[in-house]
Amino acid sequence: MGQADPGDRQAETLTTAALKRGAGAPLPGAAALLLCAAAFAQTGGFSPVEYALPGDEQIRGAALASAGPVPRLFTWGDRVRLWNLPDGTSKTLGAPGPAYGEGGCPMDVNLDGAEDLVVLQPGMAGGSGRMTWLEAPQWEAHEIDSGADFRDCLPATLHGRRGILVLHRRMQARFYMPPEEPRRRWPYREIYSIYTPSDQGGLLLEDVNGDGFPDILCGNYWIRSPERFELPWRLFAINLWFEGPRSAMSRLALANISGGAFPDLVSVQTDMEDARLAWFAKPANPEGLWTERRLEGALRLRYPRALAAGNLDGDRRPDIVVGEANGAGSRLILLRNEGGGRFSPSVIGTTAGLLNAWIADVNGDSTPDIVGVGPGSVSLWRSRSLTR
Ligand SMILES: [Ca+2]
Ligand SMILES: [Ca+2]
Ligand SMILES: [Ca+2]
Repeated sequence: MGQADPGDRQAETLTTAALKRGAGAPLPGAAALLLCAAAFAQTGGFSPVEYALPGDEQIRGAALASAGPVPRLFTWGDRVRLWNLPDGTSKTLGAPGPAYGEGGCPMDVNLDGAEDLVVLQPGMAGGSGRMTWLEAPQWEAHEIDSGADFRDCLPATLHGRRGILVLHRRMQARFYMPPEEPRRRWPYREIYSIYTPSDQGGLLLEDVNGDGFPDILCGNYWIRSPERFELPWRLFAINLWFEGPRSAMSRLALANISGGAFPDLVSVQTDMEDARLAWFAKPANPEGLWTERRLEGALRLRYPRALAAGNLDGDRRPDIVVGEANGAGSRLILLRNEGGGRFSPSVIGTTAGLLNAWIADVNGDSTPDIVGVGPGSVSLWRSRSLTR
């Protein structure tokens, strides 16, 4: 193909960033935290290490930020933490305060060069919650909106406007834009409301139709950007996984599997006891359904909340990693890309459940590793000799 392999995009960005970083010193105040860096049994080319949280502190959301020179892992829940990988130390950010839910993402809101963090304090009984941004370096909370409710959250620039894209109530693509004075409430634009039998989950930006305007991929759909901000967006189905109320809750990843110019879409159902996993090739006319290639086979994936795609073994073919969130015995599964759209699955570890996973080089040796975040720990699987 005539351009850099988009399937390697995430891994390469993070690899470059980690190389610039060098060996990280432990963060101040971290020595008293953490812990039990327990190595579990080594499996299939990976050295697993788990860093447990102190006490009964819970993580509910996480983001691995690739912007800037250093890939940084934020986790939030009972406390907000910034992690230093690969040594597994972390420091809490800001004062102990409200518990945050799963939704959140980093963004340099005030353009001072330091990444801030957007998080959500969920409402009572499923009601709307308080969306805030925590301002680095003191991490003071500033309210964005008191009527927010989302799991998926993404910094985005749409038609030159910076902001945060969320899937409000798992059905509405909504775009919040920081005002001139970002400590004031943020206005938002409703981009599209999706009415199907299922909640929608998973959120990505990519220019699907190649017109230069980034489009939105979420749940079963992609939403086509207009040519100007004021004009309406249009919805097109990628697949029809919306039979039940949670069928379309998913994680999405882009990877060039078919070898075409456009990255293919990888999707996994996060909220199903026996979940589908597939990659979808974009048809010549992306307004029709995309070509589905199922990957779960006989795996019986149980609530696979973690999904990442990227080349783990140096052969330029993007591999896929899926992690279950099903309590003790949850599997981390590598689907190694054998070429021609074929994947071979293997279980490379078990965890107490993962909420998120990424493929990134965390120790600067140019070999991508796997980072996983669960409710009570952060895990690394450092690749050793997978290159072929
Ligand atoms: Ca900032
Ligand atoms: Ca577009
Ligand atoms: Ca590969």
